[in-house]
Amino acid sequence: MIVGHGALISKASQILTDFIDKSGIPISSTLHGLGAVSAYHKNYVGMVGMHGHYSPNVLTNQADVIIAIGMRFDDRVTSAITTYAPKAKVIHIDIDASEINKNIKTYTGIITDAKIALAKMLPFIKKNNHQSWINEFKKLDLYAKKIVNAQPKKAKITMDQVITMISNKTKGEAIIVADVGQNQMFAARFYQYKNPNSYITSGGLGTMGFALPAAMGVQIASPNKQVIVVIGDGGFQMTIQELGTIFQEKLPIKILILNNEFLGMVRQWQEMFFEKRYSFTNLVNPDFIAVSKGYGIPAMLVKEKHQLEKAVDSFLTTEGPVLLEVRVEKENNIFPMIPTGAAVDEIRIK
Ligand SMILES: Cc1ncc(C[n+]2csc(CCOP(=O)(O)OP(=O)(O)O)c2C)c(N)n1
Ligand SMILES: [Mg+2]
Repeated sequence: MIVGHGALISKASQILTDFIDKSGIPISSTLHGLGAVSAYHKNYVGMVGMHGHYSPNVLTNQADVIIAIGMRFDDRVTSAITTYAPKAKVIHIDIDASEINKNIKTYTGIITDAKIALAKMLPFIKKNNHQSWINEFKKLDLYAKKIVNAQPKKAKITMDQVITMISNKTKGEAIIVADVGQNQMFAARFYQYKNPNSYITSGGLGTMGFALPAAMGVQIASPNKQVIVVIGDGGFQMTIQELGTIFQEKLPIKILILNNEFLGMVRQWQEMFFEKRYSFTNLVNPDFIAVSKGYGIPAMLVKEKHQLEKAVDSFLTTEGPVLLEVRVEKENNIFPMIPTGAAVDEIRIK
């Protein structure tokens, strides 16, 4: 199964969980579907797409049936459409009739609200267990992990380390509002989302500068939740003035800047596909700490690994708004990655 944002909009998380509990089917998520099923659920196999997990991408092309719920087979999910899921009969549940057969040929289109569709189908599902399928995913992910771990270790802090630490310390319960770029993909991949609507981001024409103002709306809508902005040094400067509103409204937003002194996502493409010709991607940044303090928001700077944990602890426990800037490895890439035009099972681990 692949779940997208539609399942969150229709508030289908509970019935979806009942459905996978009963059927035993492995489930993956799109970027915007994160949190529809808890990342801690035993059937959850991770995110599909360009920077998704290794196993659900590879095994998409082995599947004989795909049940797609509230997702639209966006090009970031399918990559090369001609090679996508060649063996699969696609059962596509979507409230928008125009999505059915739009990108992917469907075997059956079910045009209705995700929650209604799942509730109607559930009684017809036989109780089953597909542990052997889930083990296939695990096996592939172990293989990918081995390759990643064999890479030389970076001396500086890497973005996955920061996000993993925050995920563990908040037990997957915070709401992450991610911006656009590498920071967004690291936040998607390394935070273990436990609850619906806990990963908010601008995706599918993602707009840098989204996270800071969006977090204000999220915090006002969820006053008792811990709201954490994950943003790059580039995106932060697009709506930096919103620090003023955050301060004025006393919104207790936690702002994490992952500072790689680059428009990192574009730099990664220049490195991988344009022979490392770094054109207009390096950034000479202002003093973010001084800017934050200028707006009355306390701020901390971390440069070395050994400083990270203490700073994250104080970041997460500070009352009111706070900013943490982490200087990360400048040329840290986000992998896996499916290069444009490749098949989903040609996903690269390094
Ligand atoms: C408003 C806007 N301009 C340009 C882009 C294209 N773009 C996507 S990611 C990116 C780099 C983002 O850099 P940064 O905010 O530092 O995040 P990083 O990738 O380094 O984590 C750019 C320029 C965009 N998505 N939105
Ligand atoms: Mg950056």
